[in-house]
Amino acid sequence: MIAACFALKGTPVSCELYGNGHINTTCLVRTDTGNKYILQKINRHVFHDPEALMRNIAAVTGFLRRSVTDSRSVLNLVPTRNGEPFHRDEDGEIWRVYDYVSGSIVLERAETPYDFRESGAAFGRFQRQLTDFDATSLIETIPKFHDTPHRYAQLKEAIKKDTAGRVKDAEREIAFAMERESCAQTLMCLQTDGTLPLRVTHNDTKLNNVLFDRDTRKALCVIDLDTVMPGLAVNDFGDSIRFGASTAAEDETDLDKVSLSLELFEAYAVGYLSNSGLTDAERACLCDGAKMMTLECGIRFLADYLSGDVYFRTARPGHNLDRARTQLKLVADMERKWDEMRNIVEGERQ
Ligand code: ADP
Ligand code: GN1
Ligand code: MG
Repeated sequence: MIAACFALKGTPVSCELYGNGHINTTCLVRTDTGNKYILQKINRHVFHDPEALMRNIAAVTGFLRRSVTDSRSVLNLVPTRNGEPFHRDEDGEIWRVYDYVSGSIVLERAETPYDFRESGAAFGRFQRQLTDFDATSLIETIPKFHDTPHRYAQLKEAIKKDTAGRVKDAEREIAFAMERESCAQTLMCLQTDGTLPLRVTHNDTKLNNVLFDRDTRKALCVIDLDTVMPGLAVNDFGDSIRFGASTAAEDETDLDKVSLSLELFEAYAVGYLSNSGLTDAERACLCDGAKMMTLECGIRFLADYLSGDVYFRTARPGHNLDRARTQLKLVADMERKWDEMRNIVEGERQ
């Protein structure tokens, strides 16, 4: 068993698939002493330099640990028995282990606005805590990750190649996405001209990337640090909104159920803004971040569907198209609710 290569307390007795991530393979390991661990195989198709990625994570978790009092608030990497941060197996696959954060739960959707506000507070604190982290020490684990014009280029390439012969099944979605191409550069231009600061950001701020305390329901720990690299705080805000402020799951097939909950949007804005320390310029662009991240994610799902599902893990035929549709539906709903969204964010600036 791979888990036995790590310096665990006790001997591993079980190892089962765990969680709902789309990228890595995650397992829960239990040992005979009752200890629990998270064992992950890093997706090498997505992360081309896993060694550098692990150096990023070791540096970021080490830095965060200095500013917390509860050890459960930061991921803790468990080294291999040889003292290495990861294990490479005979097939070249890279494995790592974290302590399981005890007494934690993960939410796939907020049960109350309070849950979502708490996740906003956790990502806000994460943002603030990393203000003085040296961004130049991080490698970009996925270059151009939230470069929306680049994502459009990938979509156009996927349409042109039509590898899986699926363009004919997604014409409406393609048209919807292409009609919005002109706004793709908005945030990147504001970053280039210095209006929006480049920060060390998380870049994958889904609700299920925060652990909550099972008893107090307080957000405990931000996880899934593979994409921590320089980026825009408004994109982190936006990515949380696209996933957690939707009234339905990311892969809901009944689009009538999919809309933006303004109540959840507001709850997240309150939690995030009271902790993150954003500039006025960033606050002014939060709604753009929400729309851009939703559109970008829709485009990524769509491109992957057209390319034959080579990036995001799928569980059924058409899964990526279903996901793309929910994101595009959300974009349309944000456009309808734009003034209300802006009023909410404005209200938080007072
Ligand atoms: P992916 O990149 O595939 O999304 P994550 O790192 O987010 O992988 O882990 C997948 C799931 O595993 C999380 O949503 C969470 O449920 C669980 N998980 C990950 N790390 C821990 C941890 N240290 N303690 C408890 N649960 C964890
Ligand atoms: C992936 O790894 P996971 O499931 O937390 C993806 C995100 C997407 C998300 C959509 C490295 O996140 O960018 O927004 O799926 N992560 C990577 O659910 O591509
Ligand atoms: Mg995750």
